[in-house]
Amino acid sequence: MISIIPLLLGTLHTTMALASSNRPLIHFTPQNGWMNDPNGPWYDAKDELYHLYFQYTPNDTTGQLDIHWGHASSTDLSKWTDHGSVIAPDREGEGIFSGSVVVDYNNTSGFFNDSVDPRQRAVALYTLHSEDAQVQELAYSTDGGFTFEKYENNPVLEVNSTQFRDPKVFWHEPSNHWVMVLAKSQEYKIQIFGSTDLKNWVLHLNFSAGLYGNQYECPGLMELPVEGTDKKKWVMILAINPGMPSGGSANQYFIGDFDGYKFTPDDHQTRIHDHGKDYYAFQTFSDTPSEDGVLGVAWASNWQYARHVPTDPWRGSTGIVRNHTLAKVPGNPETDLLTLVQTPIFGDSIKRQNLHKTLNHTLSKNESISVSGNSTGVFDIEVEFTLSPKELNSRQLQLSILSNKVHGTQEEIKLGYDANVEAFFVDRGVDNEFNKNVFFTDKISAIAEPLKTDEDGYKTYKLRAIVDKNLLEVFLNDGVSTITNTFFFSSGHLPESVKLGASADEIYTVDVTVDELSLE
Ligand code: KTE
Repeated sequence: MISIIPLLLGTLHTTMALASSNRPLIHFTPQNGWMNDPNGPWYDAKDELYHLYFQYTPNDTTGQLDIHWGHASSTDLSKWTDHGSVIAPDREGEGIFSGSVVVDYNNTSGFFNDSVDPRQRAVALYTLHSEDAQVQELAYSTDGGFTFEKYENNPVLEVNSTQFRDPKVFWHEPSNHWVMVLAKSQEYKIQIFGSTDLKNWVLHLNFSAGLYGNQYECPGLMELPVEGTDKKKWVMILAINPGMPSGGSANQYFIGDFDGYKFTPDDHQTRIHDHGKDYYAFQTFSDTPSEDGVLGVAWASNWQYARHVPTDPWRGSTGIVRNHTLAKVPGNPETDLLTLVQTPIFGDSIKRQNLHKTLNHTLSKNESISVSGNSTGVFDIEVEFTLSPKELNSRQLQLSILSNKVHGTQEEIKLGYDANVEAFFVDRGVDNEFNKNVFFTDKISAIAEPLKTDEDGYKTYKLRAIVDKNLLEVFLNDGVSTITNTFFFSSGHLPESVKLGASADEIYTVDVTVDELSLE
């Protein structure tokens, strides 16, 4: 008789061990507790350290208790050290809500003396939330962002409102002053203020546009280069939650000009920042080296179900840090549109092992390109495919991300392109308890025109999928469109292999690269 106890314990042990290993590896997650919005990402040029703060409740995984600013640091934006809470509420019922950090090189705030290197003069601006009001406060650091002192004369900005939050502040050189954009959330206004000392603020503009949803949140303004030109344009990012047509929380953006006081959009077009369900409360990094480009990071979740996702002892992660530019790309064969282009950043601590490379291979219906990993559960998959103009009733290219087998069961998520629908798709549906959540919509699509079309009508596209345990980030045509989603296999199941196949003969010719990623 086989003793079942060790077997059960063995199974239990294996399952428990694997369960904690569905924690993303190359994205930040708090060791314990809950996170939502990224706050105040900035670069310390003296110690060459990136800092990320975030909405954080250390003692619960649902974000219901009084919220702090958590803190993490990294030398390369991929491997993070969790430093725990860095700004905490002083009183019960208060929350240190979202905000930003600036480097006050010239000590305009008067907080610093010469003992603090100008590159480390970090000033945090955040919303102090209570049930009576949301007001804007300052805190400053004299140790390079590891501890903060709250300004003794807080708040610095209040307008007798309970819905006034999320200050994103930056220095605007041409007008030689600080700019703050923040949300008058339930009046659907992004307000732009100006200041010379981070303490006294003057209102310059109310901006309202795009999809309203239930409320505005987490605005941002960033100046981006236009690829192929020496021009730059300003981009207003705006989050709404709930009420995005895709369900729950998501970001939109507008392109225009900014003179330090007024943002003027070029057109009436509302542009969707990411077409997935899990990319919210985006913020750019302050004071990064110009050669880094314009870096930004978002929270990879959605308020519709963030508090219920099956991870433990943490909930919440960031999306991959991305660089941002603008480019004119076809909206359709007749009209090009200026569009945000997003490029994933992989730090030096990421070890990349090439598992497979296929070049110029024409797929037939019954074959598939299958690649097994070593179960780190982290892949970077690139498929460049050329679609023949053959008209058939089924012309689908499908990439499957398959889990290891646990007790004979294997789970998978799928993504790909359907030439008859002319759209990319992601299907993150898995048959388990959490996936029954009605808001965890599992089928998502996005469009992108071909990267190129030849004289015979052969069309070429690119699809990149970054898989990190329970995160799938898709970049179409080198990032002109992105689809970011969490996914949740059953406990013990981790992404382990990749399979690429076509639904008909000789429709797709592919170049395929599959790398497995790990951290040094
Ligand atoms: C969810 O959307 C609701 O209950 C909150 O208003 C969330 O708001 C607080 O999170 C945001 C920011 O506006 C707040 O500063 C922060 C956006 O944690 O996620």
